[in-house]
Amino acid sequence: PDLFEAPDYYNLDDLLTEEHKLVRNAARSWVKREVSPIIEDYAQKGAFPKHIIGGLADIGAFGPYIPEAYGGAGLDQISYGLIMQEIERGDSGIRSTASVQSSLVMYPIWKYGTEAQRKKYLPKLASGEWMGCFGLTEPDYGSNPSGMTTHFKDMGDHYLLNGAKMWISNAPFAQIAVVWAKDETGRIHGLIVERGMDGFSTPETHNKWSLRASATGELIFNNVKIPKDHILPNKSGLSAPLGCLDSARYGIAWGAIGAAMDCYDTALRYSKERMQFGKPIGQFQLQQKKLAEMITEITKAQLLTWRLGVLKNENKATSAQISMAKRNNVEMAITIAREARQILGAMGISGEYSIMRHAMNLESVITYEGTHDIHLLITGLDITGFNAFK
Ligand code: TGC
Ligand code: FAD
Repeated sequence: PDLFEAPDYYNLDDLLTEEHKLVRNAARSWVKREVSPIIEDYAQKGAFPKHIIGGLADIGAFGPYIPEAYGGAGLDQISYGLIMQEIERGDSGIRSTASVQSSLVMYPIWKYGTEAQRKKYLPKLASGEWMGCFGLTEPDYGSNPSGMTTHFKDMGDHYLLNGAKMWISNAPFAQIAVVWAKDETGRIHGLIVERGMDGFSTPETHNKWSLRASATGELIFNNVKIPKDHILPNKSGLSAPLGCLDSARYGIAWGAIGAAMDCYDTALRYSKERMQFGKPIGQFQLQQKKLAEMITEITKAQLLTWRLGVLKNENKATSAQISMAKRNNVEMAITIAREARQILGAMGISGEYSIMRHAMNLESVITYEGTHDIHLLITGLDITGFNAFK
């Protein structure tokens, strides 16, 4: 059976291939079975459900578009997006884990690494045997990663790495970290750091009100000896990490639609059942306005993102186009989450429903991978030619 269960207001399914629908169904049924029943509990506890890692690998969430020769699923960009959408219907934190593993760890090893690095790491990352994290952000450098101070020195037979990263998804349990650091000339390179290397620690960040089912931590490098074959040799400069972000931001644009769909579905159903003043609240114009605007915005985001997927498949999507979709869709989803929460009244704040969790999660999603403001400035620069960052 088709498990997609709408909303598909503009018959967008007609634009998808049979493979897209199969991939989406597999992800959808897995999320319903394995994520939805347990996620509220893990979010309340502030813990990542490690036991679902194998299932994420089985639905192709780790490296959907990485070639099968390296253990990836060998799918196209629209399938990648649909997997992210269905995972984020369950929870943005679980989608974060998949985004980081695929686009921020596997992607740089695949694109910028050696054949030996690809063979060593990619199959283990695709199967979930190893998990990875991505260290770009530092305590003093978030939106402006070019200022980073984490650095390494060439010691002849190895590199010596010093510095710190913070707000790093998956850090507390990842076996490897793709870390961005400056060499002695100030040029940025990617290094693969493995858990267990002397001087490397990953303290967990506690007390988050958002993405509670995703583990976040710091990466601390205190004279860590990095073997020379752990540098990613085929790309350097800020454009190397930014290239990874393009791929992750694209997945987030799809993921946010999933969170929005779950909020909309829940609010629509509730509005038909909840009786006040002797009528279902869905019969009141004010509630219909909220619901009608939600489905309109979801439909626009679906169209934008599907077209972006086609451009990605043709290798034609620009970074600025990706920024527009990430920004638009996350704003769309967080607005829908807030409105849906109101439709449920007091029930909207309860863990009996997913809406408050989505709303809180999206507060991170609107900040990470480039804030809402930064993506607007990227569009501004693209259309005017004037750089308003500095
Ligand atoms: P700028 O001078 O504009 O650019 C430096 C070099 O990078 C090139 N470039 C890109 N390359 C590939 N993809 C992109 N999207 C690119 N954007 C720029 C650019 O052409 C240039 O190349 P070259 O060859 O001339 O050196 O750099 P800037 O220092 O002015 O900064 C620009 C800015 C602000 C847009 C950028 O730094 C930025 O995007 N800031 C936001 C930082 C960010 O997104 N951090 C995310 C950290 S990772 C994360 O949040 C993971 S969350 C977990 C999860 O995903 O679930
Ligand atoms: P800042 O850069 O300090 O920004 C603060 C405010 O100033 C924002 O509103 C911003 O929009 C605004 N601002 C900044 N510059 C400008 C400007 N030029 N013009 C106008 N406004 C501006 N990072 C990683 O490297 N790896 C990860 O795995 C990762 N995971 C994360 C997980 C979570 C849960 C969170 C919350 C963050 C994560 N991040 C990760 C970090 C994330 O990418 C950064 O938080 C983000 O890039 C913003 O940086 P910042 O928090 O330092 O904010």
